Amino acid sequence: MTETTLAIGELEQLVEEILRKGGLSPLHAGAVTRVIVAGERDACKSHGVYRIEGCLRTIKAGKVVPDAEPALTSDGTAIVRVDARGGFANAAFELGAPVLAEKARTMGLAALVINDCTHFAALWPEVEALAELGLAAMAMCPSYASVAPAGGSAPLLGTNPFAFGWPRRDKDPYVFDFATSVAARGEIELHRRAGKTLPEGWAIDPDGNPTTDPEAALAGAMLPFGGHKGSAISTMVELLAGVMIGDLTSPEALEALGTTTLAPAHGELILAFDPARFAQGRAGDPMARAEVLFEAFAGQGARLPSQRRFAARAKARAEGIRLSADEMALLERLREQGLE
Ligand code: NDP
Ligand code: PYC
Repeated sequence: MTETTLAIGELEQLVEEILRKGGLSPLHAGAVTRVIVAGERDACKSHGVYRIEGCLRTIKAGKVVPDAEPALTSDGTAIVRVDARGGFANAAFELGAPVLAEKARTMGLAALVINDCTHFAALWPEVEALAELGLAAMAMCPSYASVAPAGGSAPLLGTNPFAFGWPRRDKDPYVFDFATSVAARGEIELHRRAGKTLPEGWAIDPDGNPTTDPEAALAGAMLPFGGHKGSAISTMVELLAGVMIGDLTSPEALEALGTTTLAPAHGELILAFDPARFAQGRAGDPMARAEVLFEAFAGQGARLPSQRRFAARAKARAEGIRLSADEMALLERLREQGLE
């Protein structure tokens, strides 16, 4: 099928137009466009243009406040808070990130708590933005119950993403970002749409039996990565980025939303660290020492996480973003008619 190639700016214009038409205020349309197009640009299809319909459905269902004005509060402590007031998380992060970075530089470490946000996005844009400011960072959030705990047989945990970034001089930062389920739920949906079966070990059906059928997986439960280890990390995310920040856990988010077909509302926690202030000159420059570690990866022929993504980004910058005929038809339909 014929592909279309759009410059990054052209895709941004198109996505923003669709989101504005769908009812998002300029603040949110801009912030949501940036993460969706970044996903497509970096070949992260599970959080690229396919997410637009979900955003529009969530707006139409009245489950996100499309013109919410996020509100920031900051006191003398290391915690900065942004109340997203029911809007998408992305604008709340953009508001809070500069204050978080400033606090981390002043105090050595700081936390950004985002409450009452609707969340559908990848987290790497956030830790990457902080790493570009010279900070190490972690970001995490619950989702809605869709993953069985290790040894269990029904949805309880969310796909609970966890991302980490480490700054590098004159190089792309070290960044990883993954669902704590074997794969993101978006991957299951993309397999369903493509008529493909799932790899074994991703999911169980509603009776608790292993399945490779995406429909049965969506109706049943996904599995945590790494068995009991992923299950525990996912539980940590529920505790730190749900219970501790006074926001919803994944089972509570599912109960509040009543469906897994819309974007869930809950909170998010982002931590930022200034490596130089931790090391205080002990054992040499932490940036240089990290490079020794990274070089040893290459020495074994291993790659760093996000290396594939940065290569895709460089290609998209040089050649544009390639969209399939189906993706382009969807974007044109949404631009002309909105969500049907
Ligand atoms: P992937 O399994 O695709 O990738 C996870 C990470 O591992 C990436 O940083 C990736 O880098 C890296 N990686 C993959 N293969 C290798 C390798 N061979 N060697 C070294 N590193 C490697 O991610 P998921 O499917 O688990 O998650 C996708 C996205 O979904 C994430 O961005 C996450 O934030 C998002 N998500 C969001 C949720 C939400 O509620 N908002 C819920 C769940 C997920 P690279 O990209 O370069 O391959
Ligand atoms: O892909 O698992 C996922 C997901 C859930 C919410 C947003 N993304």
